[in-house]
Parts: sequence; structure tokens; C-alpha cells
Amino acid sequence: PRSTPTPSSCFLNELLQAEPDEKQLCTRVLASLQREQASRGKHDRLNTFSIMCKMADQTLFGLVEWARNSTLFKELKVEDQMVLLQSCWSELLVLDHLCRQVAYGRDGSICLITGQQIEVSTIFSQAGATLSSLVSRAQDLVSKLRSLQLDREEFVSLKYLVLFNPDVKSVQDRRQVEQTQERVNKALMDHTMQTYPGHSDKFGQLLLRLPEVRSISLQVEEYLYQRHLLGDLPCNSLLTEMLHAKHT
Ligand code: DR9
Repeated sequence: PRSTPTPSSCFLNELLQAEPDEKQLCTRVLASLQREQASRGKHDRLNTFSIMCKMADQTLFGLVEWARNSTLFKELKVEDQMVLLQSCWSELLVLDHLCRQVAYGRDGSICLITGQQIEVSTIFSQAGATLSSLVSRAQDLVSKLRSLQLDREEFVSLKYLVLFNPDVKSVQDRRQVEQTQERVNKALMDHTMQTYPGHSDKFGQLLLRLPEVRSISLQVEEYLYQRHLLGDLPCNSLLTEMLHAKHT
């Protein structure tokens, strides 16, 4: 049973209100993939990797749009908005992926933003070592988050904690980023204590997952960079642009 609303739960509610709608996102991504396929000839169909990259690219567009529409984020200078996004885009993608698995993933399979379920065993049989290891690390994290019963309020808080990272090099208004981080952190702590009073360490357990999210995201970037060096990444994509912003 929830207790009466407190400033923290009002604050988290406001953050939740601004969350993109999964159905709408799915429709948009599907439409964009279909447009892409329709514009191609019979013998010029995209391969799996390119389709997955387009999907990741569309997801990334959604995440950038989410950040830029957020009231807290809009308070920052545009330069700071840029460096924060350039620094955390892959972490946001990984978090987004994890949350989708907690909410919609079936055991032993991965749910894509398009709603398609892909069996993990299929991925292990088709993917190379790097991608397989990425998928299994992500699945381990999904199990942990499931057993912690991650809820939407907590997920949105983690997204903000990843975005408002005051340790990012060349942030100008470090104090402001830090204040937002602290505010979200406090709201997350209050939320876990009020909603899960029997689970006294839920807050700490959630925060302890962030280094692994970070580490997986760096491995995602390395994987994508290797594919880029092989000439496999689509040019003119936000994914490629973000990847380059870091490697230059
Ligand atoms: C939800 C976010 C949207 C982003 C969509 C991408 C989600 C990626 C999450 C999981 C990966 C699912 C992979 C589905 C794979 C379909 C079947 C398959 O295994 O294809 C193999 C193909 C090529 O594998 P490889 O690169 O290892 O090369 C093999 C080599 O040729 C032989 O040794 O794999 C793909 O096409 C995967 C493309 C992945 C694109 C990755 C974009 C990453 C962006 C976000 C990642 C989010 C976190 C992922 C954590 C697992």
C-alpha cells in the first residue's frame, strides 16, 4: 500500500509523465523500417545487422528527443546538453534495452523495440564472441533487475542518473548537473524506502547495477566501432555520429 504523496513521489510522477509511450515508439520504428525496405529493390534488402543498426538508431533518436524535451535537461546550456548526451548515449541505449526486457522479455528470449522476440539461443548460434558476450552480460543484469522488481519510477530515475553525470569532462555548469543528480538520487531513495519498506537495501542494490550498465555500454561501443572499421555501419546515422564524437 502506497503512503500519501510526498514531494519526492510528485517529482518522480512528473518524470514518469514525460516517458515516451512504448506502443507509439514501436509504431514509429516499424514504420521507418518499412519505409526503408520499401525504398529498396528486391535484391537490395537490408541484412540483419543493418536492420538492427537502424533499429538502434531510431531508438537513439527517441532517447535524444526524450532528453531534450525534459524540463530538467532544458535548464542546461546547449553545450552541456551536447556533452552529456555524447557521453551517455550508449548507456541510455543499454538501460532502455534492459528495461524492455524486464517489462516484456520472456525467459530465454530478447524483446526488440518492434515487439519481436528473438531467442537467445538463436543469437548465440549466429553471433560472434563479442555480441554473444554482450547479450549474456545483459541477460544476467536483466535477471538481477527482475529479482529486484525494478519498477517504472526506479527505471526513470536510473535514466536521469545516467544522463545527469557531473563527472563528464568539459561540463560547464557542473554544480547544476550535480544538483539535479542529487535531487533524483534523493527521490529514488525515498521511493524505494516508501514503496518497498521490507526491502531496505533496494536503493543501494539498484545503484550498484550502474557500473555494469556502464561497462556493457563501453563494450557496445567497442563492438560497434569494430564493425565501423570493417565498413559495416550505415553512414549518416545518429549511431555513427555519436560513436565518432567519442573517438575523435
Ligand atoms: C533495444 C535497443 C534497440 C537497439 C536494437 C539492438 C538491440 C541489440 C540487443 C541485442 C542484440 C540482439 C541481436 C539480434 C540478433 C539477431 C540474430 C543474430 O544474432 O545476428 C547476428 C548478427 C551479426 O552478429 P556479429 O556482429 O556477432 O557477427 C557475427 C559474425 O559475422 C560471425 O562471427 O548480429 C546483429 O546483427 C546484431 C546487431 C546489433 C546492433 C547493435 C546495436 C547496439 C545498440 C544497443 C544495444 C543495447 C544493449 C545491447 C545489450 C545486449
